[in-house]
Amino acid sequence: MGSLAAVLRHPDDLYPLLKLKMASRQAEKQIPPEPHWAFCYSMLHKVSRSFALVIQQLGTDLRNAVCIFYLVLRALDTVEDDTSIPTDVKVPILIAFHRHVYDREWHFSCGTKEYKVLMDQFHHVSTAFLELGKGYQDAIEDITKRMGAGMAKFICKEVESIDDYDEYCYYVAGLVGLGLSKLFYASGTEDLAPDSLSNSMGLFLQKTNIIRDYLEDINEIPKCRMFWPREIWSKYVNKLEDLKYEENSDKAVQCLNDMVTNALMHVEDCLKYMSALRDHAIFRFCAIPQIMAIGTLALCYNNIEVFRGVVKMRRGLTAKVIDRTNNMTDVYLAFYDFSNILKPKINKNDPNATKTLSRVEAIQKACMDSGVLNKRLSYFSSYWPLFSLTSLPPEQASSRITTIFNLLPGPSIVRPIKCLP
Ligand code: D61
Ligand code: MG
Repeated sequence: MGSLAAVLRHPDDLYPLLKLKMASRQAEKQIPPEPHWAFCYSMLHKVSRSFALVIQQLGTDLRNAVCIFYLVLRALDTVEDDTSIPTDVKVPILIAFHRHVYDREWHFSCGTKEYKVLMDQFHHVSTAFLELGKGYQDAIEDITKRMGAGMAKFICKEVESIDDYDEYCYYVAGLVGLGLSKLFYASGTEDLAPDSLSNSMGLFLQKTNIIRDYLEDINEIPKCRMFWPREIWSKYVNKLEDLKYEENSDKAVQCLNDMVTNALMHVEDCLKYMSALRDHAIFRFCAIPQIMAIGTLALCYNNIEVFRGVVKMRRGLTAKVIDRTNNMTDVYLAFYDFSNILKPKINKNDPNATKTLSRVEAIQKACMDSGVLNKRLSYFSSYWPLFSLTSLPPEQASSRITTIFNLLPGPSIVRPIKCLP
């Protein structure tokens, strides 16, 4: 949908979208004068618009460390993701990558578009890395070393069991969580979070990406990449790629729902992690991607479009999340409301219906038990016009009910959202 049409359909997206546009212009203006830092920040904006915005809001020291942490791991991931590099070339680079960051002369050309620029001019990243404090450097080196070794292990090994899936996600995202927690601690503003919670923060984001990117990964040229674990998909089809064929639509959606249910397991840990944060900028940096993830899962659940094209949250809704996420109340409300979007999509004939429902209810209970939810109507309500009031089935009876139209992109979805008593 064109952006003008999108705004006409969702006029209340306009204000957060404009605010986001201004914030992003402002961020571009603040690019530092030194050429290596200028390169790093402009690269950050090019490779990750969403992370760039939240990183930009951190205090200077931590911001520089997180920016370099991101670019080093993005470069490592560019090597991992380039399916045209032969295994015997790729594996040693992944394993030695943590040493290359200390070497201003080192570079390896791979990837495409902005990723290729990052790889070709990696000396700017190593120059900036060498200016970071020793505590930050050590944390980045340690995570890069462990991630590179983990990626190398999985170049030669498929994701078979659910344990393999968790292990792979630990290497590529859980370790980012561990590293970030260390950087937050080193910055002096936060306690050191338990590793298991930091890991869950990464697993929840990575699993959401893996679910959403099914088609892109399976169609990867010259070689497809497969991250969905055999232990899950083999219950539905003989080959992972069979999920994309129309004749397997029912099985594909059941398998997708199984994957979403698996990802939802991490939510309670993520809520616990976020509730312990103290610094406002760090809190937003952590919470915004998590809310985007639960929103994406709500959108993907029971949605055959995952096997047909790209399923993404509307840009306007992303802008709203960035605008409206400031404290734990916002987070609980967002998780509660997005679970409420997923809940009515559960079909009782789905093989995992009971499991999914109990996951969703456990998440909603965790949000409710926080005790902050009855103070506000809904995450969306502060900027969603109240289109109409409707009644809900008795089991969902509530004193205030909002009907939210077209919350999600694509064909109109009209669902009653139970708001909080
Ligand atoms: C708090 C805030 C942000 C967090 C967090 C806790 C815990 C973990 C993460 C961010 C990492 C989440 C990764 C999810 C996105 N997945 C990818 O980008 C995949 O690559 C994984 C390896 C490189 C990780 C690079 C990274 C990502 C986010 C960061 C960061 C480093 C450093 C600081 C802050 C955020 C994925 O990439 C392809 C794609 O999705 O386009 C892949 O290859 O699987
Ligand atoms: Mg990768």
